[in-house]
Amino acid sequence: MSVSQSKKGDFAAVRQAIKALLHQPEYDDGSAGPVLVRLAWHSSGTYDINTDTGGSNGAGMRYEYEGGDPANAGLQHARVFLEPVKEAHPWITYSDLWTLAGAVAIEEAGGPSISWQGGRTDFVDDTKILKNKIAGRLPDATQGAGHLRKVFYRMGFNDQEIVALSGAHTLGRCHGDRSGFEGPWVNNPTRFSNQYFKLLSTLEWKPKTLPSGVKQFMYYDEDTETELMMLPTDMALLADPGFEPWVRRYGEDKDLFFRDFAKVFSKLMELGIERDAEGRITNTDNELGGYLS
Ligand code: CCH
Repeated sequence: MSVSQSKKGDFAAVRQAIKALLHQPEYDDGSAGPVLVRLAWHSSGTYDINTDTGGSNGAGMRYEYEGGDPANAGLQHARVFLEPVKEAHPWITYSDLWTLAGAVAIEEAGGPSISWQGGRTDFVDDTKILKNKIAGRLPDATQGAGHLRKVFYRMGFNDQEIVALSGAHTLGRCHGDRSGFEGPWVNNPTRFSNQYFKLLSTLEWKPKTLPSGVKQFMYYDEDTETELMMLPTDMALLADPGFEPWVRRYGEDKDLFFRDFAKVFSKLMELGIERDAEGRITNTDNELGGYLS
């Protein structure tokens, strides 16, 4: 074992390694953080409470069926960023690494601290992904409030939690070659804040059709000479009477947003995972087992 390698279960060492790779001057807005948060969310957001399938356990995106879901376009960048961490700490599973990276990225961007527990296992083949059809489960940004409820209620979230989770769009940007949408939601997309809610609820957003025919919403910020964007699903939060009060509250109260976001992001990472009193995951059939025993 080389000196740079850590002991099995030394998550603090992995956290340090993730922190060290976040600064990426040549990539997007200079940080790998946003795409890592999206990786953590897409690995967890496949959960279906009715069939108890999907979720972050398994790291199914390594296999073509789930990885090739059009909703996951671009997430290979996140996985490539993390590969050296996996090489230096080979005991960690991909499913733990991806979720931990999302939590660390949020914290390092100035967000709340996220309670995270390890012990996930990785699928050794794609049997479960194919059998349970783990694709097409993530939200479609061209849709409205009804679609958001259908998808997030399936994961087990309520209206307030849907809005809180959406606040992650304060990080990062849309890429034409990944989703078809273009641009950042806020002016400082590497800093975690409640700016997304502030801008969504206070600016005048205008519909815009991109040359590709994709429809989004735009606001031109003259101070920074930056064009900001909102997805149709972001605008749906403002138009819906169940979602809108939460958009306004989170825009006015950063502490409330940080508290609620920390809770709901943790819940997202744990979807489909059952633990015993010691925190050991009990519902894995993977013979590799967790690290906590
Ligand atoms: Fe999201 N998101 N997201 N999103 N998302 C996109 C980018 C990010 C939807 C659609 C898109 C959440 C919820 C939703 C992030 C975190 C979260 C993009 C652009 C689309 C489209 C992808 C591209 O082109 O690169 C829709 C629809 C929903 C419905 O609610 C939730 C929940 C989270 C996390 C908690 C982050 C971060 C990004 C930026 C990624 C980057 O590469 O910069």
